[in-house]
Amino acid sequence: MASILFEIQHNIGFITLNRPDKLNAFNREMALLLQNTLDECASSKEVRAVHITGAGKGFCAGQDLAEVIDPNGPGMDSILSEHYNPIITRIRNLPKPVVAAVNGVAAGAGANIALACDVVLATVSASFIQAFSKIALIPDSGGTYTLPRLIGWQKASALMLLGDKVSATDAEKMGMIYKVFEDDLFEEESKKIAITLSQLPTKSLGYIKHVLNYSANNNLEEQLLLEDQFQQKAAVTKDFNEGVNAFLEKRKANFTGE
Ligand code: LHQ
Repeated sequence: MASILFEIQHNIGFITLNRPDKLNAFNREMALLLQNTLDECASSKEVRAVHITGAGKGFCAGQDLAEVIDPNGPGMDSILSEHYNPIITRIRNLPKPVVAAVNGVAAGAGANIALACDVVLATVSASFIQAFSKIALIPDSGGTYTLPRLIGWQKASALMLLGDKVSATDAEKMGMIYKVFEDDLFEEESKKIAITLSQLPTKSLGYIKHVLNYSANNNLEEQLLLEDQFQQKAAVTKDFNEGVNAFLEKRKANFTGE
């Protein structure tokens, strides 16, 4: 069985992390397959939003720890540069919205891959663990960049040092994730949000991502210039024309993503 499942439906690339007996922990094969699948989502005209979830009861338990000590495994010196860093870069640079549908525990790199996504949803029984310090590692997969920006320095620092488990409900309260849904509604609700995103003006969503990517480090002047530059790009899309006309004609806009 493939460690990454992928199908396109309703203009959404549905990605499922699929090693359920290991809580979808990543081995090299799965990391490389996820990279390829994200590339396919980026280049496919049909895909206008991406939805990532896990098979079985977990979302992702991070790195497969058995592979780390396997003498024939990839080796510590290549795991970040070849597996996780390219995944995070791909998610952030993908010019389409990526939804993380966190269906269960998200630990280590699994948590930080989820947090790199544009809209993070979780089922009420899910949880997030910066598990790294428990095995004498440091948070990776962008966690030291993303988490303090999401929840503030103090909470990020404490969670990373202690490795405490955060319930989905607490994660929502502290601004780590967007929304929590009851377990029985989760699949349907997370797909609904992906469908909504897939019907919005795709180019403008891509530009929003791009501009937000820079906001963490730009000063106000730089950010205002970037907004100006990308607003002009948005204003020449077909969807901008459609959005304005639909508003003036008091009808629902039919965005095509162009
Ligand atoms: C696993 C794993 C796992 C293998 C559950 N590996 N089998 C970057 C640089 C280089 C090297 C290292 O890594 C990284 C990035 C990282 O991600 S570091 C962090 C790695 N992840 C962890 O340390 C988390 C380890 N897992 C856990 O602490 C627990 O499994 C959690 C809290 C996630 C879930 O606990 P439970 O719900 O009690 O499930 P469980 O522990 O019983 O796991 C179910 C099965 O999955 C079990 O197998 P078994 O054959 O006994 O049923 C686990 O061994 C297996 N599994 N995580 N990361």
